[in-house]
Amino acid sequence: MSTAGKVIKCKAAIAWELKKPFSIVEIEVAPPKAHEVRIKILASGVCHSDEHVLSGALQFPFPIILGHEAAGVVESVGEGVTSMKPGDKVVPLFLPQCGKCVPCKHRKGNLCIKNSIGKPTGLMADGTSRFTYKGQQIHSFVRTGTFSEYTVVDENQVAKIDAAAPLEKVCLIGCGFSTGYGAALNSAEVKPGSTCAVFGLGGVGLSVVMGCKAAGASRIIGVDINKNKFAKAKELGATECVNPLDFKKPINEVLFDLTNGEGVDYSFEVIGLTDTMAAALMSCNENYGVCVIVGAPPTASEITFSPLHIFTGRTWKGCLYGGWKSKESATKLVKDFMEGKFTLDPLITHTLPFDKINEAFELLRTGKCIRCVLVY
Ligand code: COD
Ligand code: ZN
Ligand code: ZN
Repeated sequence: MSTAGKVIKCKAAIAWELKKPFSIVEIEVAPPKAHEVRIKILASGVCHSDEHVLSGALQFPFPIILGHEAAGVVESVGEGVTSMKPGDKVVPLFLPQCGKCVPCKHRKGNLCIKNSIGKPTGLMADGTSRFTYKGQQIHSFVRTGTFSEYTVVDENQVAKIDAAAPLEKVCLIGCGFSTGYGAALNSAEVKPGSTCAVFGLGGVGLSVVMGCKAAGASRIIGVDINKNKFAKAKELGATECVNPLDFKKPINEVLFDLTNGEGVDYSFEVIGLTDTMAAALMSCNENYGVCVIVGAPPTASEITFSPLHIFTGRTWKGCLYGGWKSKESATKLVKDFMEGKFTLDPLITHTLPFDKINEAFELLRTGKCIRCVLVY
């Protein structure tokens, strides 16, 4: 019997309050409104941004359904949806691509004006939610809320993908892989033969390493306070790794020493801390170095620094979703994955049933996993 047009009751992991475990409960998911899509989620990766909401570093309203790195199948579509139909495999996106606004039409733009970044209401564009628990409204993280068996997203925030794609792998294209890989290729535009430093070797940082390698960098220096991350980083392309805790001097000075006093050509901050954002800036060449902030800054954080650090010529920039135009690029990245242009397997260290979401977060917090994918 078709569920289209009806409320669906299903399991979801609700975060009721800061720093507390999720509880898996039965929620109600409303049908998609016009230009929305209801998706049966089949796999969802756990990303550190989800944990940043739980810890309070990124402020969002509770109770909330987190999760933004997923893949699933369209269950039903709202009025006016033309880009997909029930049964299509899809990847939800935390950044929209309407295709009509100025950033969408700009050659390099990807911050569609319909985005909700910096406006963390936890609600859809119309100010309501499709999730309820016993009638109480539940918020949805970045309008994706994928830690639920069903979710509703705007048509602009979902990409149709290859029908043969393995969902438990390509879910990483919804955030971690694309964010890191694109930071190197699109935002930094790493050049062959260059030297790169990647601060933070989690799932996103390792994807930056993969992007630097794909762009032909000849030296890729991984930086992490957890030395257990080094072996995987080297497997994916890091030529050497350093642990800031092994040195008395600041890590930016260590990187200058390692590069004959030149600094690296490109540095990437993939941790989400203001101190490492400043250290990454000061690690790149003072004249032509480029530093890219990939990690989301904690809500309301600020950095004070001497303008001299950029006056001499450095470029300091950031990017969301690796600078990719989300909807068209996610489709294309899945195609590239299917054609063997890159691998996702080394990033997926754990796969757990959805019910074990609290275990998955513990693995992330303790640095034991790169990516833990929940399967539903
Ligand atoms: N110095 C060096 N390394 C550090 C330090 C430090 N001071 N502190 C932590 N680390 C290392 C950790 O040991 C770990 O290996 C790594 O940094 C972080 O890795 P993970 O696996 O915990 O995190 P990721 O890779 O899943 O994600 C990290 C991001 C910061 C990239 C992520 O949280 C984020 O901000 N993503 C981008 C923002 C975004 O677009 N979010 C989606 C929508 S809001
Ligand atoms: Zn993420
Ligand atoms: Zn747009």
